[in-house]
Amino acid sequence: MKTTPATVLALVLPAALSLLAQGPNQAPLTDGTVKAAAGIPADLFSRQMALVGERRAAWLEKAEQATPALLRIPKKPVAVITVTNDPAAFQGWKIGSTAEVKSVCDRPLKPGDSFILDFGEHLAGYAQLGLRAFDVPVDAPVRLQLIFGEALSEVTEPFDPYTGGLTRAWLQDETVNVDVVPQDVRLPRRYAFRYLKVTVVSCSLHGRFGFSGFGAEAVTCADETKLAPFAPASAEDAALDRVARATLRDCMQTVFEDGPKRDRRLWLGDLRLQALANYATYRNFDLVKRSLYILAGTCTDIGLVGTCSFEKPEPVRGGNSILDYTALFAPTVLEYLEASGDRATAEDLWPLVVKQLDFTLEPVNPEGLLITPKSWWCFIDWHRTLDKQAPEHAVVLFGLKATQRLAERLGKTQEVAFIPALVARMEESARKSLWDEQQGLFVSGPKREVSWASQAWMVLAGVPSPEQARRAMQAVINSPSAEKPVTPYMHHYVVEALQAAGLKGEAAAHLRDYWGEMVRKGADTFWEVYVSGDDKLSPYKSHLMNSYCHAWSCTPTYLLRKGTNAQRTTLNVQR
Ligand code: RAM
Repeated sequence: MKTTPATVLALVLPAALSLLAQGPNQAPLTDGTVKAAAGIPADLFSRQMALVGERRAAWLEKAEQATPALLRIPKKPVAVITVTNDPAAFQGWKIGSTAEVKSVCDRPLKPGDSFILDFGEHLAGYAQLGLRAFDVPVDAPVRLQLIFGEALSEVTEPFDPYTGGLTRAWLQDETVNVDVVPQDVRLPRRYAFRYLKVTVVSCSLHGRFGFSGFGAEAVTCADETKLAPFAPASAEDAALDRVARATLRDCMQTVFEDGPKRDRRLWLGDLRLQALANYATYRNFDLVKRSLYILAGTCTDIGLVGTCSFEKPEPVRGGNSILDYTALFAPTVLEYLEASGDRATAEDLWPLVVKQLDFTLEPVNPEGLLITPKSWWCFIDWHRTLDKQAPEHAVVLFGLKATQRLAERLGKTQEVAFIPALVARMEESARKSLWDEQQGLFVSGPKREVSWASQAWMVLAGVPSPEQARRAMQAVINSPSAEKPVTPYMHHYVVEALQAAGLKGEAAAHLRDYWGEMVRKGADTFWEVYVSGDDKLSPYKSHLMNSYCHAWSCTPTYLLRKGTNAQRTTLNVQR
């Protein structure tokens, strides 16, 4: 038969009409995972995917429209410093002597001259150098080496030979040649720094130059005038709040960056915590909206939301896919709705939220137990050996519950009517396979590993009874052999789990012990990774590569404002 448009229509139309008459396909999936066992309608995810496909381009336009204006704040260095070795100081370095900035201005310089400027606080922004002439003409270019550092180690230890795991280009050093002097030079690249080391590499000895001054322009979309009021209970809490807000502020650019030094990109797991801290402080809802729309608009062709996305030159999804971050998309959308009241955005993103269940439930077996998948990056924490089964199970369940809550808020519970039974199945499975009644703790994987991460996420996912939650959290923080968190990201969830378990005193104590120790070690902004006693720990084989102003570390401002100010109890919190 010859195929004409009329014959195609004749073949396709009856099928399409009968589909319309039947409505959506209510037959359950048959894929051998919990999705089939839970009776999820076979076409649920394809229907959501069709909506995602229709909306994706508009999501990126909405992201563009929500781009916040950056505030530009002039800054000046406050001192010229020397750095001295002190084994008791963070990473072995502390500020030695200080001198006035004018001590390095208005004098001729020669090759080899070097000094370190201290801006007195961490900032993300642009540096300016004023060069002046002492002879006319300055008869050769001036070559400067500049090193920007968030931590003293960066302006003190050599970057080379570089042995780290990530690209050397993240380290903030530059060689700058200035052909015409006098001149005010504004460096085109944005840096994250408190310290700037200036070394004169080469210059004329006849046409001499010097500096007339230094400055910087800090950029952020965090508006201090919008700051929600807060009365800290103590000077210690005020310091935690200040450092946490500085961390959040410098990561608040035209997306929520994970770190203004590195990776300068939008990560879903970091975004959730930044958004929570932002709701309690600067309340820039447009930035959350834009970040959500970028992650949504850059989803893959099969509807997997961005684990991390690049903003420029135009939004594009990064190559990583983290299962637990994917599960956190629903809570992030839900919390945005609850904080902002922006129902239109939550409704717009709803199909993508539902579609994520297609991915997060894939590694869950018909009994409702997550079997750690090999094909995914299960992150949870930067811990080298942590068994991920139990915490990952709990995060997937947490995401499922958030989807249900979102459905309730949006009046869409009929679309996901399978969730309550599925939640019960996953809870039951966790109690059966991952709870050790004798120890009163959750265990993970074939070695039945006990970790803070497993207890915390299970508590947050609501698996244990209140009494079990309290006992498990108390037991794990006092267990010397339990696997401990490595990053402030995981420590955040520990504090929240302690709160959720009713252990408000322990939560407050842990917050003040863990983040407080960073403050006591001189942190201006909170660090990407911190383990007490191991200042140089790095996921990237170089502490110089670590980010010292890191998004996921900013939550003390949220936790304190949320109210962890309960009295410290007699329980000893181990770190
Ligand atoms: C780090 C990033 C980011 C985090 C991922 C998993 O490299 O800086 O903060 O979300 O890892």
